[in-house]
Amino acid sequence: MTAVWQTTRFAIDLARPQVMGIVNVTPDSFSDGGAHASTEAALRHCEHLIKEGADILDIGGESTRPGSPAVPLEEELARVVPVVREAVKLRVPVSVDTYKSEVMRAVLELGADIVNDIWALRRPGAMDAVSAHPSCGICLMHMHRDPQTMQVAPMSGDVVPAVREFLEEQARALAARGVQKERIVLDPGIGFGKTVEQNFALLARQAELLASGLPLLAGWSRKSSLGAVTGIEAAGERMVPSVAAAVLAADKGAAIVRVHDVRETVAALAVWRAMSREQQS
Ligand code: 8Y4
Repeated sequence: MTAVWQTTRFAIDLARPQVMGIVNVTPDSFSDGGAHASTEAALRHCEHLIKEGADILDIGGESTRPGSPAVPLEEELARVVPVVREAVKLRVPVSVDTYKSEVMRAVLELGADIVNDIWALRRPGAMDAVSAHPSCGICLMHMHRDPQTMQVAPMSGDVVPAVREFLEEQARALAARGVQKERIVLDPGIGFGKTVEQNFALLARQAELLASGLPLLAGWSRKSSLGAVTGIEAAGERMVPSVAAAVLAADKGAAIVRVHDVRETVAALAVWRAMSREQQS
């Protein structure tokens, strides 16, 4: 099996798990350096993550933590566009975390490789924006409700088939618009409107999601379910459980892991791969 993720400029080889490094572009409320300072800080972080071994950069201008406020279009464009314009020169695939069709069109125009959408293209114009592009990669993520209310009333019942059916439906809608399957990756949306137990069911039973035939992306990094089972309350102190979750997701067949701690995840996955190579099928 030689799966690839077809993106704007790169056919990403999924033979080994790929590490997507998270780059948040948010204005620094402590220093008053303005927009230029946050652009420079984000670009330095991009270069740092590449040195640490990131295979893909995921650039986002809106913090998507539960309950965080939405960012207006003009503000998101002002944050993300200057960073993407430079990041596409860094020789790794550039993903942009957005659900706004205007941001998608702007970054695709600049040569971005992947649209990573927590709304799985359900917001106005998003399906059209990616379908109009000849080759961009797309990550479709499952989210229950919306970022403001998802944790107020999490999903009920067995989430695994519900998540699978939703993601397959969105992938079918893209295929109906002529988007090649090789451009699409699915993501269960860890933490987006699920209980701790439901998130771990989505890990334990990743095989049921993989049965869709599309590659899977898993984003466990620093999330609150890892806090719940470890007792580590500060998100910034959850590196070790995050690395453990990334390795478990890879072992259960995830093709891409989205992480903050790239260096540590790359090292842990090297150990997993040394084992995996010797595995008798
Ligand atoms: C601490 C730090 C606590 C970050 C929570 C968080 C995913 C994603 C996010 C994901 C894909 C987050 C944009 C939430 N999560 N995109 N985005 N998959 N594809 N929370 O799981 O990192 S933001």
